[in-house]
Amino acid sequence: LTMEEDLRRAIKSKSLTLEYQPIISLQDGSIRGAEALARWNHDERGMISPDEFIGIAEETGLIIPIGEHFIREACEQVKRWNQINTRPLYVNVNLAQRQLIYPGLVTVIKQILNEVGVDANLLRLELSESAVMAERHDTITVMQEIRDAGIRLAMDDFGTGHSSLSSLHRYPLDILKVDRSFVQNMMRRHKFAGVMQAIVTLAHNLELEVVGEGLETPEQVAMLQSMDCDLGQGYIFARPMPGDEFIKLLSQSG
Ligand code: G
Ligand code: G
Ligand code: MN
Ligand code: NA
Repeated sequence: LTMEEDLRRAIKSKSLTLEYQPIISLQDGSIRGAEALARWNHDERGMISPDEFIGIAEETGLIIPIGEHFIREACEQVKRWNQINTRPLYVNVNLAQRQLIYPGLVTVIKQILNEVGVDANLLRLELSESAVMAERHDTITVMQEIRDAGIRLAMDDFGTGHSSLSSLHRYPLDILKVDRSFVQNMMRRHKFAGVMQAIVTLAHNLELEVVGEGLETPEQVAMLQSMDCDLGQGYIFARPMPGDEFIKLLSQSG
């Protein structure tokens, strides 16, 4: 079986699913939402990482139905979370570049929000820095359309690609997710801490919310708090988990 045929079967057999990793306020430690992360539970190969199959899904075009399936699943989850939580919680969904340049994207997302009955402001879409930078076709127009629909946009993996701080203002964005390599480096070298602080300050000047990714130690959390970074995500708070576990976590944390 080729990977493509395998993926086609996976869609039908419901072995493609999402896990959720909490996104935490660095001001008060509360859960503000979660990032949905793709998982493929393969019959023979076990868990396959999205790094291994998203690329093939993009090449074959299967990312379009798979992506829709993920957006719908994430919306159904966020609806449940908001039925039990007093403070509104959002869900972040990763979009592949191929999805961004698919003409029906915004219409389909609006339709899913409508059908599931979820407010657009509870959905946030993550675009990797490289997907934004590729600027294929009308990338910026599509990003604008997404925001016009009331959906917030995050730039993911910031710092790993080729964008510079000076080009950030060109993109219609609400959130900047700083790649975990920055979070790791800032503890190792003083000058990298300066870079991280500069990123947070610039992002705030551009009215972007900043998320530090890959937080693993209390020292990293403390340093980001001292830099006034808004949100954090990482193993120190929680690993990605199935939706039911996330709901348990919410009911425990009140
Ligand atoms: O969860 P994990 O660390 O294995 O994720 C690896 C990479 O796969 C991350 O860069 C993440 O952004 C990406 N990824 C996870 N889920 C999705 C998804 O649903 N769609 C896309 N396009 N990328 C995803
Ligand atoms: O590219 P993106 O930021 O979407 O990737 C998220 C990936 O990072 C997920 O695969 C998730 O499993 C992983 N991740 C989340 N928290 C941590 C962490 O604290 N440390 C490390 N090493 N990886 C993490
Ligand atoms: Mn992401
Ligand atoms: Na990232």
